[in-house]
Amino acid sequence: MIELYQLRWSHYVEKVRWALDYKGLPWRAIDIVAYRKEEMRRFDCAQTVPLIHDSATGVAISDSSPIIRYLDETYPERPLFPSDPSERDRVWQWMLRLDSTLGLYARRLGYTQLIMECPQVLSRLFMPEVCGGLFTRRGWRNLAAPVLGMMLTRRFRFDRNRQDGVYEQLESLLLPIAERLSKSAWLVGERCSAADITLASLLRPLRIVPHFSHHPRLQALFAWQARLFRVHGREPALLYEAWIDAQRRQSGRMRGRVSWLAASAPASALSDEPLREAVNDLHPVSALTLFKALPGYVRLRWFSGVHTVAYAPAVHGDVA
Ligand SMILES: N[C@@H](CCC(=O)N[C@@H](CS)C(=O)NCC(=O)O)C(=O)O
Repeated sequence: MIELYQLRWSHYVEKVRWALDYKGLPWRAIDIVAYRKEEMRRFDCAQTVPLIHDSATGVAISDSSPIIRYLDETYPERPLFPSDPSERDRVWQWMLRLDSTLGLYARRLGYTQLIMECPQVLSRLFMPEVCGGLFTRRGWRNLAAPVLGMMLTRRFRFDRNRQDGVYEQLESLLLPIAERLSKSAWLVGERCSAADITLASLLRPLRIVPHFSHHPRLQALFAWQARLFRVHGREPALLYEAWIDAQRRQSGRMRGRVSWLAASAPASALSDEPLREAVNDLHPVSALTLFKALPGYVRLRWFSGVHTVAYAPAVHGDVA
């Protein structure tokens, strides 16, 4: 039995759940409390989720791509890596690069979107059981929202989205990928691999970011993702997607027009050299730094420069 320590809605976690299901391995999820992480302290590896503990081998390992490589090497049935060494290496490089770019940017923009439009859902994600669910109740969740919003702003630096050119970086990453997948069904080789699972999972938060979900040149990419979700039996919409969609339907509006986009993306901080491991961007949060996040949170919430547009559902159907 494999134990998967998780935050349910994390796109890195979904990537590993998908790999476990694909390989048909028995597993069970352990939901952690994000700001305490007591459940996984006993393991001597990076304290991020996903983290797995394999009771058959005693191995505990975190970081989604090394986890999937471990699973594939330990349980070779239904492989997620090609047998050809050079294709294998290409799959591995795609995974590390997507983890270090798409995964980080999509996380920043997904949370940014929730903070701009419905920060009251944050307590339902992060504090569903604290004080018997008190902070998920109407009224209380509005109180918890700014505190959680500031914590997240500090942790992931949403206040720097514009300086860091996050929208532009993502666009310049995704357009060539969309182009590539319009000619070939898979990122590498002739069959689905861990690289495709990585791409489809890490794209998930962008389904609530209208700049991407409604981008005319990315529709085929989202349709590719939707088809993969359907064929592999993945959840079509995670909880936060349904919540923000309900809010948009009700108000008839969404925050969709980014007012500042630069003509070209700023240079990426990642070199073109092959990567040895995924890069992360978690910043420490303390009581003092939390307080310092207030102006950034207020700016993000009300003066982000991402303007309101009329609500239109994203299409994302299958292409034949
Ligand atoms: N590169 C890592 C990224 C994992 C990561 O950053 N996970 C986040 C959840 S999306 C986490 O553990 N956050 C806990 C925290 O911020 O303390 C992977 O691929 O697993």
